[in-house]
Amino acid sequence: MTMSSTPEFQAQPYQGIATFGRRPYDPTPRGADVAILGAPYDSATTYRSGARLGPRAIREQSLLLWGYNNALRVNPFESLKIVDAGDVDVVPVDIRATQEAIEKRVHSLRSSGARVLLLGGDHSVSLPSLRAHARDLGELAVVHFDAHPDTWNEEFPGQRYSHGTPFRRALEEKLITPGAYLQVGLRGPTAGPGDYEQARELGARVLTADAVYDLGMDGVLEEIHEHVGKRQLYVTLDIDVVDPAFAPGTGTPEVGGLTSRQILQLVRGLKGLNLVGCDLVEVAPAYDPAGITAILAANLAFEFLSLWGCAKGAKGGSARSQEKFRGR
Ligand SMILES: [Mn+2]
Repeated sequence: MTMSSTPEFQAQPYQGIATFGRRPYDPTPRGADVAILGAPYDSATTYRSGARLGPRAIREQSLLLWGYNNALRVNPFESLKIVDAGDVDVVPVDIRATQEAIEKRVHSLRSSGARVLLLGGDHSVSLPSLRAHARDLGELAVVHFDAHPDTWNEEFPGQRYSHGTPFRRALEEKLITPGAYLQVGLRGPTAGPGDYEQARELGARVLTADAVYDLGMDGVLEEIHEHVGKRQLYVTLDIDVVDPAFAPGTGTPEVGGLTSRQILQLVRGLKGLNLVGCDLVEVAPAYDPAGITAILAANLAFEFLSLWGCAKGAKGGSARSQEKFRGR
């Protein structure tokens, strides 16, 4: 069996060199619809490091993605020109240099006409990606899947940048429209009740994991669609939004999270929104002995690509967006 009828896909999943989904490696694409970019940086982690190896693990597991998305009825590999743009040249001992390098690469890829799917790395990599997107597009709606708010001010005295602060900085820098910022899946013990309150005061619509279970997936998607509307949407997905039973390979796991099926439903349910960019972060292969976290991450990346594939197929027909997430 082969992944596709095109000659470049004759290799078995365990053969060859692992670009994402066997897309062509092209660090400076021209005319691509989507560029997948790795940001293998984890020096901003506060507990278990290792997400620097996330992009490589996700690429390896992506070789099992056959191509056709039966839920969304699209083959993004056929309907889109997707390239694997490789990795950002990160500087493990310098977060500012790394952030500059990420912003530069994301901006450059966007300038080529591609939308960017960024693979972390820890969650600090989202801030420079948001900067690059907002530089082109202005303030963005953001859907933020995570076990943690990541809107803390400082996790270490005097240090404004870590993987727990990117969305505080993004709000301060006016990269995000506060009323169109949703945090989904928060849970676990925090230092006090103020952690979530702070996020709300900053303008986040906080849907804790408990709220997600109370609302159900359709209810969550209704909230998202209502608050995002027609705005330009950036989605950031920290794999720790998923329960460690399904995604153990991450730096700060929290019990009581979403199942892999639920996160698939939520991402698919974004269909119809104006997705301009996204990232998927915090996959740490060292704690992922069976590879299940990276397998899930590769599939979630595929769902993001599928959303773009659907958008391309539906150009001029956006009115049908709202009802599509129902019934899954
Ligand atoms: Mn996070």
